[in-house]
Amino acid sequence: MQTPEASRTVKVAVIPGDGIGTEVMDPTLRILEAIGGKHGLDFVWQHYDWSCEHYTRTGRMMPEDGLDRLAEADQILLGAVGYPGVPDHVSLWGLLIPIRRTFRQYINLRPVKLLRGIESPLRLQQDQSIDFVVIRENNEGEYSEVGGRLYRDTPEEVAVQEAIFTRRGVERAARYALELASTRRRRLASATKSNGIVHTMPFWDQVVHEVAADYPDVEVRDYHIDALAALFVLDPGRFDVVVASNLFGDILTDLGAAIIGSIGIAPSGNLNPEGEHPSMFEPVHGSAPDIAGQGIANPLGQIWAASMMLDHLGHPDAGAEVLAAVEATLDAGVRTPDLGGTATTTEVADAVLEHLATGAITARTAGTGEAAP
Ligand code: GGG
Repeated sequence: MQTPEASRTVKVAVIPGDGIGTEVMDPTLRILEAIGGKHGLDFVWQHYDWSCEHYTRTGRMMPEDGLDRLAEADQILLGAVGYPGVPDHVSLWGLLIPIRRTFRQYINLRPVKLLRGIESPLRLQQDQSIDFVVIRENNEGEYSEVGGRLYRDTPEEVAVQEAIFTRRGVERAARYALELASTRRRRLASATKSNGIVHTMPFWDQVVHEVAADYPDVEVRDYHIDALAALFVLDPGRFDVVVASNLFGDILTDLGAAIIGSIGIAPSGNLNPEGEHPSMFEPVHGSAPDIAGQGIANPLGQIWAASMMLDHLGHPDAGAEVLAAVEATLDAGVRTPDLGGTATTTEVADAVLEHLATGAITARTAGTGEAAP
């Protein structure tokens, strides 16, 4: 976390990207401007149209000097990446992954918290809640460029993909997760598959437990990823902090988003914990071409990600105020269709803004987004 003194004027690189990313970004910037006004933060937006559309025009997801330009920003807000017509590996490796790696955003922090006003699709007991955090290792693991394809388009074709796990990479993810657990309920679940993945996963387990020796107050337990996924559904209340490799963390957090109501609300922070480089905040969801252009995308994942950016900037009061406004909006029944409502993206964002301005939301007909008569 950076010091509040250092961040009165905050330069934010804004990359809406593709599909619904372009629809949820503008409302989020309005909300950041409103909260910035209340907390003495002056945002300077640096807008970049880097996207699949940019790729089809120029052959690149971002210009050659794109990363140099981003380096000038304090933080980055990203919408979504990917669109039909551009292969997914092209869009991801042309934009999102180089940003995560160049800026050493080695922690991907993904809260899985059931917000007030949302019902989980799970049948939770009265006293059960869902409130845990997944720490996804964000720079290595299964997301690797090492490998290749031989004898393309022949019956002998071979594809090889190497997973890369370094001691440094696993140690720093484990330490971040253990530090976090020690400020929470002191329980760490580590995602593994050491029965089937014979080299990297026993190594992961070993390093996690070596680091855990420095945190005797944190109870650490390994779970095979398949059992862990089942327990997210059957007993989510048992989890406090979960640490996982890049791919496992990615898959788990879509499931995490589902159990808190919708992938549309889940946020994500790609953190460079040392603050030597910008961090990047994005919703967990992708560009959702199936609903793009209809004005019904849920903006709350992007808004919650913006609240995480405020926390990271050293303004947790501002971050908490935005999240409280999000919860109040949901509690007032103002919801997009993914949450069973009929409100539009703008109506949801307007309700968040209204709460920030007045501390309340005008009574609305539940789920319609319209003011009650
Ligand atoms: N919100 C950014 C986005 O579009 N994410 C979709 C995605 O597939 N991301 C892959 C990843 O997080 O590794």
